[in-house]
Amino acid sequence: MKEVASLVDEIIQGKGYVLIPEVLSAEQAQEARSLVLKLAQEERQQGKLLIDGDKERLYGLIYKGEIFELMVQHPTIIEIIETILGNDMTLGGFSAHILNPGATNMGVHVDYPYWTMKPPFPTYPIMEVQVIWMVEDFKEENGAPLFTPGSQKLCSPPDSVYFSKTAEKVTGKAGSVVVSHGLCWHDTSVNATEKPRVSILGNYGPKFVRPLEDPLHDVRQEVLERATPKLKQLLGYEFKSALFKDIQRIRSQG
Ligand SMILES: O=C(O)CCC(=O)C(=O)O
Repeated sequence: MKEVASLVDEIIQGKGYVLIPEVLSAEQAQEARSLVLKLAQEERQQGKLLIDGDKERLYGLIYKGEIFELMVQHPTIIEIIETILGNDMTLGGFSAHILNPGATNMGVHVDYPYWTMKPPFPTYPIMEVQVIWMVEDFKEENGAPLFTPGSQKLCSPPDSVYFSKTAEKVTGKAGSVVVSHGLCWHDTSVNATEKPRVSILGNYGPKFVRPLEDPLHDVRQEVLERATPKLKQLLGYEFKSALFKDIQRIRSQG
């Protein structure tokens, strides 16, 4: 892996994203993918899965498998993110994204919270870093993400015509990770294969940004009890009131 400083420079001043290979082993990536698909099947039957046509989202991952606890606080990724956002940054979301066979692109966008803000977006402080875990090989034909290099420097909402002329597809082997600036214009591409394509998405931001997802969605007490200091930081333990109320509620329910 390149030096952290040069990766961070590429994210802020360069293309706006980097691809880091072999963060997970092929076996770990396979474990994460299989678990996502198994959980998605269960939650689909329970009517809990967020379904948007051929695309699906699975939330509360941190509480649904130790492999996800490992991924969300992976030291290689955390070091890059904390160099950008500071070492009190927090988690805005950690969910799985399934592109089922035939899924079309989701639409070019900047990430939360930028899409809630009025342009021109501020250069500093940086409000989000996105992490895309490739838990299988991301190829030309199965929905690999597209990015317009350097677009994070425009501090503007995406222009779809310019994006269609400039976007580059980011492919990689299972276990690789894309770390990107939240302002870098991106999209998914079409999944033209017969297999679902699974990504796991981390959204990290400064602690003053309201998280995109509920950090207690499907919370499990044992995961909170064994949480490392880093996971507690990511879950916003500092703001104890909400978490502790929820833990007390779960305890009182036996
Ligand atoms: O699943 C992917 O490849 C990327 C999805 C994405 O960019 C998003 O949900 O913001």
